[in-house]
Amino acid sequence: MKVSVIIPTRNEARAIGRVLEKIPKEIVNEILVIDGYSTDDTALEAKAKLRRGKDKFILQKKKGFGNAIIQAFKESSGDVIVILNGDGSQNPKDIPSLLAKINQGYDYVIASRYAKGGRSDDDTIVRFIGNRALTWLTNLIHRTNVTDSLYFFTAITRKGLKKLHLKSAGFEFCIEILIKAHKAGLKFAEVPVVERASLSKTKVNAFWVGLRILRVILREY
Ligand SMILES: Nc1nc2c(ncn2[C@@H]2O[C@H](COP(=O)(O)OP(=O)(O)O)[C@@H](O)[C@H]2O)c(=O)[nH]1
Ligand SMILES: [Mg+2]
Repeated sequence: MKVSVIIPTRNEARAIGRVLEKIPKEIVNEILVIDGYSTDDTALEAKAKLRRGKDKFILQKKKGFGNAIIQAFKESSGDVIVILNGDGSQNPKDIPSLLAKINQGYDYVIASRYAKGGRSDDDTIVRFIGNRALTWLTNLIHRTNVTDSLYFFTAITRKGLKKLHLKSAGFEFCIEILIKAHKAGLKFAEVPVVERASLSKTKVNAFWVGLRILRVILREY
């Protein structure tokens, strides 16, 4: 089983080196850092830690978080794809727990801060409540059974991914993939994790992103 790790970055010069250092390289065949128009030293810091001949640093073509992930999916070659933030808030040391579930036969695995045993050291009250409300709504109308729909530290099989037709340009991508994976009948599991404080400022405007997420939840219904 070949494993690709995708890391989206936008101005993560302070964090990306430390994130890349902690990736369990022995079980990861390929790392793709996909950059969204960083104006700091993200490229320099990332390239210094990437393995020559194995990993790639790519520039995204179309704007937006979702577009970056969609492009990276196409440029990756793993049978399993892990997606991880480049801001230091998601612990690369949790990658083996996600992959363990894939090995058990699950197609789509998400890390959860709110499952038993998980925790967040990075939440704001607005984001906590917003996530809770949107997760509740998603579970209610789509009959999913998730505890943390928006964290987006995840692993998916390429076989599963091929059944989804993902198109969200922005951060609402996180909910689109979850709902579509559920509709397509992918075998789903959660793994509890601890979110650490981010090393950079968030690029998410909670209000506007929240609205776009809500729109996707309703559209997919
Ligand atoms: N390639 C790319 N990466 C992005 C973009 N926006 C955010 N990111 C990265 O995606 C990850 C998650 O974004 P972040 O703002 O930290 O979201 P949060 O953790 O939910 O607050 C971070 O590694 C960001 O640097 C974008 O437009 N393109
Ligand atoms: Mg962040």
